[in-house]
This record gives sequence, structure tokens and C-alpha cells, in this order.
Amino acid sequence: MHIDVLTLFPEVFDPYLSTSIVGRAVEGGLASIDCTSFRDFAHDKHRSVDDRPFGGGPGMLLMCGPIFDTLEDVESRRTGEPVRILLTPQGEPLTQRVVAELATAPWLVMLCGHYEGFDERIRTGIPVREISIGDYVLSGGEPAAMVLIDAIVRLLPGALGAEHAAADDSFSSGVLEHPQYTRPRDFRGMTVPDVLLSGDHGKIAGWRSEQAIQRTHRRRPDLAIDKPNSLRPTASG
Ligand code: 6GU
Repeated sequence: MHIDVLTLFPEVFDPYLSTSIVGRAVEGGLASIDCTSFRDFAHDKHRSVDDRPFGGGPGMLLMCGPIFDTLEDVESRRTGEPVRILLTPQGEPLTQRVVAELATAPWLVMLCGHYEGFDERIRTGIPVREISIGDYVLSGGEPAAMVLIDAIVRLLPGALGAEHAAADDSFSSGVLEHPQYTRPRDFRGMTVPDVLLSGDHGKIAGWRSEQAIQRTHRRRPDLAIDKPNSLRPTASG
């Protein structure tokens, strides 16, 4: 998969994208990610990318020119049809289902909005899928693009270790993750549940699934936990 990120702040992506699962996926050639700055396509000597809204009002809006030019340049470097995504709080809410769908695309182009917003013709003049990562407002689409990239890249075949991928499969049932423990068995008087030390794999599986369902009912009654094979993952953090 190739991902192009179009942004005013390409430099904020580098540390994140070179770390952990995403970093390893990029190193291993599962994904390539390029970040391109709108400012490189500004039309004037001040490298302006934003301007005041017609009709008045506070703030500045991203202008069409630099955005369209950046997109056209980026897309001319490759062949094939990209899936274009505009990160905006007005977009479709991101779910694991959407993530799984996007993870099948060979090429994603992500446009990060910034400042107070952008000229409406960016939204109407470019076929884009508008995506929001939740009902709150970020100063820019950059953190949202990183969230989206992380969620997508970890689904690429081979991105997680074999062990982890298998574990994921067995819990992809739309419930929250069950409690987990590692050594020591007793930490400051807080002990690990006996069942996990019993060696009885059937009993352990039963306990985990019961814990997962209880926890889901209590914390997230909105999750449809009786739907089998939901694309929602376990929320293991
Ligand atoms: Cl995608 N962008 C911004 N600026 N704020 C958001 C968002 C995106 N998703 C939730 N809040």
C-alpha cells in the first residue's frame, strides 16, 4: 500500500511513522508513506496557503489553488486510482469497519485540513471521502491522519507478528478485551485470578470470554456484542 499525506506540517509525521508497528511495516516494505506540504505549491512569494473568508468572519481558510496543485502533482507521480480522504470533523465517523475497508486500497491520498477550515470547493471539487475520528475538534487533521494510518497499517498482512495476528482473529467478535496479567503473580497484594494459573485452557477461554462480555455490557452498552464476526476489534489499548 502507498499512502500520500498532504499537509501544512509534514514534519510532525516523521517520528510517529518511523516508530513501532507502522515503522516496522514501512521498513519491511508493506507500506510506503510520503508527506507533501501544501506550502511547496503556494502561488506567491510569501508562500501563502490561506486567506480570509468571503462574507467576513473570523479566521483564515485554506485556499483552493495550493491544495488542488499539491493533489495534482502528487497524483501525477503514480499510476492507478487513489482513494482520497479528507480529514475533517464534519466527516463520516471512523469505525473499524471503515478502517478495514480502506486497508484494502492500494493507494490512499489523505488531505489534512487546518486552521479554521477550507474553501468549500476543496470538498465539492475533488471526489473525497470525508472522515472524522470523533466528536471533538482538533486544530488540524494531522493527528487524525496519524490515527487513520496506524489503524490501517496494522491490518496489512504481516504488519503484526504471526502470534498477535492469530490472537486478533480469535477476538474479532466486537467485544472489549478481557483483563490480562503478567508476572509477578502477587504485586503489592493484588493477585492474578486463580483460573489463569490453572493450566486449564478451556476454563481460561471461558473466563476470558465471560469477562469480555461483562466488561462490554458495563462500559460500552452501545456496542452490538451479539453480532458474530463484527469487524470491531478488541479494545486492548
Ligand atoms: Cl479528521 N479533523 C479535525 N480538525 N478535527 C477532528 C477530526 C478531524 N476528527 C475529529 N475531530
